[in-house]
Amino acid sequence: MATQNNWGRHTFFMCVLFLMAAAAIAMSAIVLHRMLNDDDSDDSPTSAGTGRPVSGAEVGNPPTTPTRSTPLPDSRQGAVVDCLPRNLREPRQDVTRGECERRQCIWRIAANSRAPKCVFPDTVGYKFQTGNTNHLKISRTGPEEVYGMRVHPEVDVTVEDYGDNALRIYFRPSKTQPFEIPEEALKINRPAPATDKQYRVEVVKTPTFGIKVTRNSTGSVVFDSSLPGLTFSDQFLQISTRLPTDNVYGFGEHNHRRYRHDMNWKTWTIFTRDMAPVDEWNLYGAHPVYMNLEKKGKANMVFLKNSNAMEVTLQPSPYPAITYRTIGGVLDFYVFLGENPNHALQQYIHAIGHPAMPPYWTLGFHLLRWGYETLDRMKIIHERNVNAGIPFDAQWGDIDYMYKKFDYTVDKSTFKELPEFVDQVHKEGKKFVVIVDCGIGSRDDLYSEAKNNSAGYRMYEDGLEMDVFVKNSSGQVLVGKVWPEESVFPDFTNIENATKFWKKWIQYFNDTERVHIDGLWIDMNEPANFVQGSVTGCPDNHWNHPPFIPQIFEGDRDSGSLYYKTLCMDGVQHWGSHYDVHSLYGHSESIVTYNALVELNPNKRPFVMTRSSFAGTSKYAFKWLGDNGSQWRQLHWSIVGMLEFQLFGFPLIGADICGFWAQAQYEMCLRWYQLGTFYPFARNHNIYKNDGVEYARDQDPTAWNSTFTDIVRRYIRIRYKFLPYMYSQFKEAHIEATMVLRSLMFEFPEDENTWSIDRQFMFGPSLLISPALDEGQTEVTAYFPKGRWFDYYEGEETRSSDGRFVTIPTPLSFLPFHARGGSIIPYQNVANSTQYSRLNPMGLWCALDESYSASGSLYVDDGESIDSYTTGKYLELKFELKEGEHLTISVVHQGYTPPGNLSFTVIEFSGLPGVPTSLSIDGRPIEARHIQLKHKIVQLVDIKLDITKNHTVNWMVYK
Ligand code: MIG
Repeated sequence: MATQNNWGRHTFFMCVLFLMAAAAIAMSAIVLHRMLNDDDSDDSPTSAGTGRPVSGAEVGNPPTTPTRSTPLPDSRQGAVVDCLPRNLREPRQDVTRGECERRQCIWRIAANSRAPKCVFPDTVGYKFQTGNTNHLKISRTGPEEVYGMRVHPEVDVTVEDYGDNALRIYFRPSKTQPFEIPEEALKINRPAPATDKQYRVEVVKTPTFGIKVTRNSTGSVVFDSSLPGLTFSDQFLQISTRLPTDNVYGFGEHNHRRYRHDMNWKTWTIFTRDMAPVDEWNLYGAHPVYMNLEKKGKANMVFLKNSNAMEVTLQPSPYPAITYRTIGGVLDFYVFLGENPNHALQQYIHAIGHPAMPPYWTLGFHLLRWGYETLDRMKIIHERNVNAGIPFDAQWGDIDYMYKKFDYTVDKSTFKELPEFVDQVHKEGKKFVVIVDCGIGSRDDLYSEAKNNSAGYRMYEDGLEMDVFVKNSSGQVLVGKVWPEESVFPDFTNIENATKFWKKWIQYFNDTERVHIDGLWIDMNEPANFVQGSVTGCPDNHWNHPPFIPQIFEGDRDSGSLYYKTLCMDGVQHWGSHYDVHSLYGHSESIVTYNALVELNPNKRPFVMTRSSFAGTSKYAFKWLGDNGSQWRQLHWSIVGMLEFQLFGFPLIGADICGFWAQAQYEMCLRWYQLGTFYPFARNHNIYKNDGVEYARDQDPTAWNSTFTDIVRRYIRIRYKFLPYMYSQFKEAHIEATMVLRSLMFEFPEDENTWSIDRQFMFGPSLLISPALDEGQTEVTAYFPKGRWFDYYEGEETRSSDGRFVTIPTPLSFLPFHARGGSIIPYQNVANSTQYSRLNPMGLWCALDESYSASGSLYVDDGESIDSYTTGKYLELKFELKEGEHLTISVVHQGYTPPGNLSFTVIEFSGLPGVPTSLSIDGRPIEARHIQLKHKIVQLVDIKLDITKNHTVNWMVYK
């Protein structure tokens, strides 16, 4: 048994050793440093703060060339853990040797200026006490106190198999009851018990305790927590883990400037916050999960199920590692070992819950801006887009439709005829979505006005009667300030109660305000507050001013506050104190909004779009990337953000096209519409005013001249054309937990060139998009992984025998994209909304691979029922092309007959070995006039193949 004395003696001895080691390390570091004459500054390709990525062109490389960080001289003998991390609670202090040694840590001189100078000695943490690999007890070997709090002397560790490829590693102090995320918020689904486990677990005992997980097939150590500094106290928990490689993706929500992380001692904070994605701070959602790409294309994902404010610090090669510091809860890790990135993702998504299937219309284009101000203005913009022949599926209304921003009211002076307009929108075959905020207006005078404006409106009293609002720690309803001035906040974690309340007012909006909406957009649910904590501030206690504050945005304001621009941390909610459940606010609102909509329309797929999210929110709601800026660099960042949200399980994601803040410019906006062609969620939206002075210009498709409109229309039409393919990808994401938007790394994990590519992406497995993202860009240098690629416009082939960069001209009206050889992509003729386009003739684009084969699928359902797939009410087709001469179309599931007698009227081929002759369809020869050549694309035209039937198409080619 360890005793304090024992530890003390140890420490003395270890300290001597460490000082000697440190001196040696320092010496060699200095020598190395001089030799290489290197500079210690940030070697990341993006600079913090301003963050404009240094484009490849500037450093003489093609823009898509992977950014390999220059290794800095590294004095580490292994991964290290910072003993003096920045604590926002304390005034910024210099990290000094004295302070370091006072904490019994090791002072070292690191060649890399971003590396910590004061690190934990190897043995500080916990040591193994009793038990086996599944259940064990560990006991403290470090100081008794951290930041003035007691460090728990004993911790229980449980390691559980989650099937063959996953496990849970769970740490919980033995004698306390820390907060845990309730199952109602997030229930982790367990796979079938292991029968052929792909990994082994070891308990590391020296020099400090850790759990080590090794992948059997490759020997890669995918998780290893045997690093010093393991700490459990009530409000400070720290753990570090070694990584098998430095290919790390994910953690959110942030505005990462690159998809593959900069590992050079970057710290990212996770705590939901109303914050525009322009800097590197914590944003709207909380997603403590990453993907790590190992060798041989294998990948793992690690999820830390913890909702408290936390930060993660990444540590570079040659000893890549992660340090987590969270200020509450337990350490509950789920490790998923994948044979490839997709396999790892599937397990994570299965654990947290599969994403909801979006209604078909949500894949159309969406029109919105904040600041229409009046219904007349909304109508003008709406109609000019209708008249310009812009396909779009939904008109949205921002907070200006509300009476003084009171939820579920319509301003009877400025938006009086909104109900009639919404009905008209429906007649056009389009939908209408409105915003609701979580702050419910409670200021007497304004509330009375709202009641005058809207007969029968009594949301605030109703909420009081139902006891639905978040309370402060003295038991009164917590009052903050948001759009309707003084406001109160429903406690959505009280799911049942809040659902009743929410449902009642959605119903009121429908029945009494007579607005027949198709979806709800829930905003400000981090939750955002315009005052600090509450109108009366927050009491000074350990929730509002915890001893350690991670590097959250403005966490150092007001002498250390987490409640800056949100609720007091000691606020009382059903799932726990706001301190623990803050980052679950948007998640709980999503659950409640989803439930309320299902109760009101039991058979309809709810459409909920949320700004704040947590792991698992995508079962209930979709997501957009928030208040981006109308700046060129945001085009690139939006790709990074969308790719990350695929990892978090949110396939339906997009950024505001042309940017939210500030003034959009012509060229940028055009490029953005092109990029938006392949956003999973494509909405044009922008801010009310620019800096409160100048009115931000419109940026809808008709906002500039007719050339602009023509180009935008062309790309929105391309989007509409491919919607059957896109929708099929969403079904795959919903059922198989794949990604809709894919990084090249995800599709080609064994090709090292793809690992850091984030200026190109794939939509599903078959379309490669290589957009122009910079001002004045006249060409794109695109990477083509091994295979055959066919340009959309002319069918021009790019053959890549081993991956290559190709320069493509990008005139302003041009978005390069290619089909991957081996794909069969279904499409449909365009109409001005999906209600009509879905009735149109369809086509297939077959892009052949090296062996002249291709395959694909099509999923069709009614686009709106809640459980089309599980109830079997869908039609599914598989397409198979073989040997360059035979195409079969097979109905693999026939549970739905789409309206419109749909048929394939065109089949296109790219990459046939020669010109086809002797064509026959379903055994009947067809005349040569049906064969056409459009550029390099062979087309079968004027045919009619009922999509609900099997078909065979055969031909011969002279090779
Ligand atoms: O404080 O409703 O992200 O899309 O237009 C800003 C007004 C509140 C933030 C959302 C944005 C929306 C805006 N909202």
